[in-house]
Amino acid sequence: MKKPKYIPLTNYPQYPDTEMLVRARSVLDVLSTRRTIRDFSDRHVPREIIEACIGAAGTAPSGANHQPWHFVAISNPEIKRKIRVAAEAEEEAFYAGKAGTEWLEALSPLGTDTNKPFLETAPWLIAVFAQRRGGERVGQDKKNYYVTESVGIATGMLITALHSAGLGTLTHTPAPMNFLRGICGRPKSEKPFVLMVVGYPDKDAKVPEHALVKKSLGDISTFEE
Ligand code: IYR
Repeated sequence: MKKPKYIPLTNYPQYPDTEMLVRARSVLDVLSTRRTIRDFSDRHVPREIIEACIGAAGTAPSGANHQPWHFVAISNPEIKRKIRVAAEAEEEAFYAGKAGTEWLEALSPLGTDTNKPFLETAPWLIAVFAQRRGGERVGQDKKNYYVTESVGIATGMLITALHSAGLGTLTHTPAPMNFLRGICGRPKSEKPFVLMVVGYPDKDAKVPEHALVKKSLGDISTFEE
């Protein structure tokens, strides 16, 4: 067993209550403008912006601080093409019936179908992988804990960073996504978690009205004071 070593917590940002409220509401305002985008422009996005957003995701809390994630950022057109071909093949089966009628009914207001041109149009795809084994340092082979929770939190932070930077995102989950492991050259011990599509919305981008229906604060929370 290792004995924990502690260091003082310094420089932790603190603000007066009034400023905290302004800051919290400004985050709410920023996040309220996030939309899932399916019509992407092919406009170039500099790699440094993607790097900073992945860096932000990597600050997420994780089980035993093992950081059980790996992000593969793809702008290479041939790799994007391979991903599109493989994803559309999965979607064919999904929409042809594998999904079942209840699922297809739930998706109908979104207008999604088997055609995924954005997988080639968008300048960046970020494949997020979850690591069943690892450790706090690369190359270790310890058991990881709360992997889904940890990678889910990191992905949320990635979306927040990309949106805050001014980029549009689509959380894409062709099921099953195992083809991503081969195309991205990742080991068997990693499970594809989600494929983020990243870029600027097309100038004529449309979003389904259905996506604007948001539950109120009263619907999503309960306060016991
Ligand atoms: N992966 C499919 C289906 C799909 C599933 C859910 I749940 C969505 O919220 C949206 C789509 C597709 O991308 O079309």
